[in-house]
Amino acid sequence: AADASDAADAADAADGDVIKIGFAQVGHESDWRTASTNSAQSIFSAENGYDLQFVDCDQDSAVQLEAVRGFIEQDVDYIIIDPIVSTGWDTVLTECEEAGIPVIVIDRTIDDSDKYISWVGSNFKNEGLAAGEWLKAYTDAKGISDVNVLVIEGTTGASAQIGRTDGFKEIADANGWNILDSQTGDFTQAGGQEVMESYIKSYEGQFNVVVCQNDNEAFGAIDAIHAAGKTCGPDGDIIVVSFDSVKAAFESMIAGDLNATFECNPLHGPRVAEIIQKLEKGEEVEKIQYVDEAYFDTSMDLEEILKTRAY
Ligand code: GYE
Repeated sequence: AADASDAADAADAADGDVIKIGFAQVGHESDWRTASTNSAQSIFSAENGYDLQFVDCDQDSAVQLEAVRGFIEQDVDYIIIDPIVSTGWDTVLTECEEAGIPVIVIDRTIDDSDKYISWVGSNFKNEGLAAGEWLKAYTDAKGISDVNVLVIEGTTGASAQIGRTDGFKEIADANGWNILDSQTGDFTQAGGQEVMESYIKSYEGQFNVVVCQNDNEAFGAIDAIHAAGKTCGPDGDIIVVSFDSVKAAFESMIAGDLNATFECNPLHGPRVAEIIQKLEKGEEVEKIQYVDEAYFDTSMDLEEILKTRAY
């Protein structure tokens, strides 16, 4: 006998306009990620004519490959991937291609395959360069010539980790700064706190800058700095910078804890919807699309800027 799900299938089939999408999301590790998920879920709604299959891969690459294969089995119309790591993709992307399902990559890049139709995201190396250039200007202005840095990296092998590391290192090397250590905090607040606690034990009195590869790691690092009785921010002893520019980072700068945050825009939902709508009409899409970004520091009117922030 026909049941409700048969009826729903029949309704979908009758409505040939419903676009079925599978989205293999990285996880839920940060405020940035939450904003990214909300952006996709709000645009790819049933009201807008989409059927979204969303998988939170919990920062596990094996789960992410499995999710993509699941979407192939379900014969979705499009697959969106935010790749946890940048390599290991060619086989599964070949499977997508053979199944005739276009893949759109967002945010982090895939570096060992070009079997996707479009990528939209940030230039992570530029973000790292911008953080380095900011630190150069800031330390020059304060007359700090001895720059000793601890880096808390993002997830190892993520293009965001690779680009931010490379960009910052380029400026550090050009200025003769000392990078004492660089370890992963996996883009989480707990990870940032744990790495900072161990740094404080190992490098007590030897560092004056902490670079965290996302805001949430910085929140954890700042907690560890305070717990150890040390000070940070524009009036403290340790300079802390991070990436993303989520709302909580503005609050941290306003509180005087964080010095600066380098923007990374997570609102890719509407950008991907535009790509899909073009593809539906048989139009060409650009293969690579970068998003413009800024930075924010405590010299700015952060209360006012915060009111304008969407994530
Ligand atoms: O910086 C971090 C998130 O891939 C750019 O992933 C993204 C990064 C972002 O967990 O907060």
